[in-house]
Amino acid sequence: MSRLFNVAVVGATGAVGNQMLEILAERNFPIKELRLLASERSEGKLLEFKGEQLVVQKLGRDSFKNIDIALFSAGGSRSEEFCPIAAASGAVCVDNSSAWRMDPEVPLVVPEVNPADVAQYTKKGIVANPNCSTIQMMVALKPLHDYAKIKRIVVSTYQAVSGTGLSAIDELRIQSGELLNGRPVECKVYPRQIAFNCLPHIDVFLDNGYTKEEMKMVNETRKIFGDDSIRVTATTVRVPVFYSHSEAVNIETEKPLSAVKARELLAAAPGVQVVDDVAKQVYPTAIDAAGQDLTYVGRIREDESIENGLNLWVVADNLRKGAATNAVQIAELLAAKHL
Ligand code: NAP
Ligand code: 12T
Repeated sequence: MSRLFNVAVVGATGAVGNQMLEILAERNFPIKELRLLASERSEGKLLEFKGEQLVVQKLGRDSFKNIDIALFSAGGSRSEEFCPIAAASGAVCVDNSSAWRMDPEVPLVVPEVNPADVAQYTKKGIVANPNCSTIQMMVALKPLHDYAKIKRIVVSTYQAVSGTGLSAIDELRIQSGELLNGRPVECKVYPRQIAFNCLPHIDVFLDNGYTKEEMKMVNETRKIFGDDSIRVTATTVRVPVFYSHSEAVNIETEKPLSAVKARELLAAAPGVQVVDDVAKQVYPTAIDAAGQDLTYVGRIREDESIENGLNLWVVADNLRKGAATNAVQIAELLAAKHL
């Protein structure tokens, strides 16, 4: 019989943690013990896993005894503090926050793109899960980069509120209800009204005028592709959508790449589904991608304004492929090849 693992989910009560439990069950991850961890606010709460009720425990320094794999999605400061503690007690951490992504001793992995990098987990006992917007863009661009070498990426995102967590899902729901009933809205999670609006603001603003989310797309893309020469510029926008991020992606390649060839490459790429038949009004949308694990690509067309340019529309479920599914896929790589 193959080995079973003791798995901890840190942030089990959150939007990503919830998905994590669903995906571990769906994919039948080889679990011996599943330990659910969250803040003291959730201590004693019951969560279901494969028909069983499990008690949520308070995260603490001794939470990781006998744990083989710890899946973290409880915010960057918890990851900063507790990943080293979990690693010291022998667990391998798969971290969903931005805390460790750019650490040169921590691999940043999208299993369809750079699975071999997982082996670098031995340096710190941590593997980082990229940002949700980066993950889906990498899955779609990998086959095109391998074939035609991408020189530059210009991307604009249309990001769902679920990326911010359960409180933001509530904020969009409540604001929408208030507005449809002619009542004033309250802004608690986002600085401005999100219902019926678009905010060009995700995560914090940095000194260069970009947001941190935009710079994650720049720096994480280079690290995952292992190519510091690739130029990336991003505008990340929060839209009043509950689940799935959409992205308008423009690439400039070294070699010519026709739309026909791109469609062929994408059709054969792992984790991708081409949804592209404009004559029949077929293209992917957030609603179609929600609840799915694939990255959907449509509106594939040549950029007529430059020599070797291509435009794409890329959609994926941010809580699944953008977070929990990718993390569980990393855990599967660890379980199959490394632990
Ligand atoms: P969420 O719905 O707000 O959930 C937050 C989770 O963290 C809850 O389980 C919460 O527990 C737990 N938590 C908060 N403070 C804690 C503390 N002091 N000690 C222990 N647990 C604590 O947020 P989310 O959307 O699931 O996001 C969680 C994390 O995932 C964030 O780090 C975010 O950066 C990351 N994330 C990554 C991606 C990605 O791009 N790959 C996408 C989305 C989110 P309680 O229920 O007890 O408060
Ligand atoms: N602020 O994992 O608000 O770095 O949608 C992911 C999503 C940070 C991250 C968001 C964020 C991350 C969001």
